[in-house]
Amino acid sequence: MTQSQFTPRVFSGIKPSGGLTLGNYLGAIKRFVGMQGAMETMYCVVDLHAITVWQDPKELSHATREVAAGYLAAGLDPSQSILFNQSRVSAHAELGWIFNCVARVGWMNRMTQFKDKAGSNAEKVSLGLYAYPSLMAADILLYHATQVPVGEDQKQHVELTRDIAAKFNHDYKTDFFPMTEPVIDGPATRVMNLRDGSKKMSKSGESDMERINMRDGAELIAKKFKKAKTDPEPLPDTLDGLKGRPEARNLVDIYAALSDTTSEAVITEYAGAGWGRFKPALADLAVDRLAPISDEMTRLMDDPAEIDRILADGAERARTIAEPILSRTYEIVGLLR
Ligand code: AQP
Repeated sequence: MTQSQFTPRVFSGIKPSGGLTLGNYLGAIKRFVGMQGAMETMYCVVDLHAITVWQDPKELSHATREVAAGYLAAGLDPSQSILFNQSRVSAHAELGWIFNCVARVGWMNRMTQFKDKAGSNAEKVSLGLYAYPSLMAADILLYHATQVPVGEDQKQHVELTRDIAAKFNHDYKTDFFPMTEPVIDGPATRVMNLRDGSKKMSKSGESDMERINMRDGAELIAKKFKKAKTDPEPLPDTLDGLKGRPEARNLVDIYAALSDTTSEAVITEYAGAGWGRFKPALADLAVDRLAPISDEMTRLMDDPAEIDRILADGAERARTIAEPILSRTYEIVGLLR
C-alpha cells in the first residue's frame, strides 16, 4: 500500500485523569469538532492511559463519562464521529503489546513527558507510564489513522508512533501501517499554567488556581484570570513585544483561540491596554464560550446511562474497524490465532 492509499481518518483522545481543562478544550476538543464532517473522525476517552498513575475506581468511571460529556457538549456528534472509551475495545491493549516489542527502550528514554511526569521518582512510577507512548501508537495505528489532532505536548508521541510504524513495516517487510501526521495548529496548541508560564496547564497540576476547568463557574474563572501571573508592562503593539513574556503571551493566545482569531489580531485590538482592562475582557470571553458547554455537560451527566449507551455503540463501531487490522497484524507477525 502506498501512503496515499490509506483512507483519510482522524483519531485522537483524552485521558480521564481528572476534570477537563481549558488546555484540553482549546488544544484538543475544539479542534476535534472543527475536523468533524470533513472526513471520518474517531474520538476516544483513553481510560487505559489514565491508570498509568493511580486513579480511584469510582472517580475514574465518573471522569470517563465526564470527558465523554465534554465531547458531546462541545459539539461532537455520535452520528458523525465514533465516540468510545478505549478499554471497551481490547484490541488497543493487544496491539499495544506488539508495539512494546517493536519500540526500543532508547526511544522511550527520550520521551520528555515521561521525564516530566516521573521527575526524580522514576524508579517508583508504573511500568505503564513508561510504556504509555507505545499504547498511544497502538490507539492510532489500530485504525490506520492518517491524522491526529493534538496539543504541542503530544507531538513527540505522534513522532514515536511514526517510528514504530516505520520499524514494524521495515522489520516485517510490509507497508501495512501508515505514517500518521500530527495536526498541531491554531493559537493555543500549548496553553500554559496561569501561575507559571513555563509549564503547561494540566488537569493534575498541583493548584487549582493554575488552570481553568471546563466546569468552573463565572466567578471562579474571573478570579483565576485576575490572579493569573503577568508582568507590569501593558500589552505591546506587536506580537514581537511579547517575547520573553510567557505569561502575557499565554493570555493573548487564549483570547485569540477563544475568539477564533489570531494572536496578532488580539494585539492590534488591545495594543497599550493594561491588565486591568484585558483580564476582565478575557474572563468575560471565557465565560461566554465555556458556560454553555459546562451547562450542557451538567445536563448530560444527569443521565449517565445515555452516555454509556453512546460509548458502547461507538465501541461497537470502532471494533469493526480494529478487528481486521489487528488480525492482519497477528498474521504478519506470525502469531497463530
Ligand atoms: N495545556 C494544554 N494546551 C494545549 N493542549 C493540551 N492538551 C492537554 N493539555 C494541553 C491536549 O489535550 C489532549 C488530551 O491530553 P490528555 O489529557 O490525554 O493528556 P495530557 O496532555 O497529559 O493532559 P494533562 O491535562 O496534562 O493531563 P494530566 O495532568 O493528567 O497528565 C492532547 O491532545 C493534549 O495535547
